[in-house]
Parts: sequence; structure tokens; C-alpha cells
Amino acid sequence: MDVSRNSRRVALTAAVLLLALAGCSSSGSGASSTPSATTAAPVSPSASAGGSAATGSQIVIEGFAYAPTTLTVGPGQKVTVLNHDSTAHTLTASDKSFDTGSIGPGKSGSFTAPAKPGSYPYICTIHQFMHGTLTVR
Ligand SMILES: [Cu+2]
Repeated sequence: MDVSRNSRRVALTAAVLLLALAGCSSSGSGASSTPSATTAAPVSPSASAGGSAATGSQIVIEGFAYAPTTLTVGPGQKVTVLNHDSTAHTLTASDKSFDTGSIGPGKSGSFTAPAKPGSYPYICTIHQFMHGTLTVR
């Protein structure tokens, strides 16, 4: 009876000591490593970083190419198209659901995005190798 009571007390004391040691060491290393790991979080790495995909309401034509080539807009959103080239271009949906008509050099045009969500490829009807995609969602 005496023996078991003694050993129980010893075990309890050892456990308390271990807890104290563990608490001490973990709080020590945690304090020194946490700040450097969490401070360098930038703004979310989202669509605009890619360069060819973007969300917005403007497309620029330059060097016989659309920029961005893939644009995401809301249903019915008005999109402005700027022509920076020295020749006329159009931005015309392959299914004709939108069309800027001919945009002269240095001029701008616009179109209204379809109301139905989906992916709409478009081309320049004058230079049909020019193409891009409008995503509505
Ligand atoms: Cu063109």
C-alpha cells in the first residue's frame, strides 16, 4: 500500500516536470520562427498575374493581337476595345453574338457581352488569324 502510493507520487511529479519542460521549449522556438513565416504573405496570387488572362472591361488591340487574349466579364457587361495599331480591326464573336464593327487606327469601339454565361471565341473579321476568347460568368 505504501509502495504503490509512493510510486504514484513519483510518476505524477515526473509528469509535471515533463509538461513544464515541453511548454517551455515549444513556446521558445515558436516565438522565434512564427513571425518570419507569416509576414511575407502577398495579395492573393490570382488571375491578373498571368498576363494573358484577366478580369475587366477593356481589350487592347496591338501588333495584330488582342490583349488580354482571354477576358472574363459579367453578363451584359460593356467592354471597351482600343485599337493601338495603324490599321483597322474588328472584334467579332464567332457566333456573331457581339461585334464592335470596324475600329479605325487609334480609335476605340465597344460591345456588350452576352447575357448567357459561357465561353465566346472571337476574331478580327479583317485579319482572321487574330483571335481571343471572352468568358461570361
Ligand atoms: Cu484586324
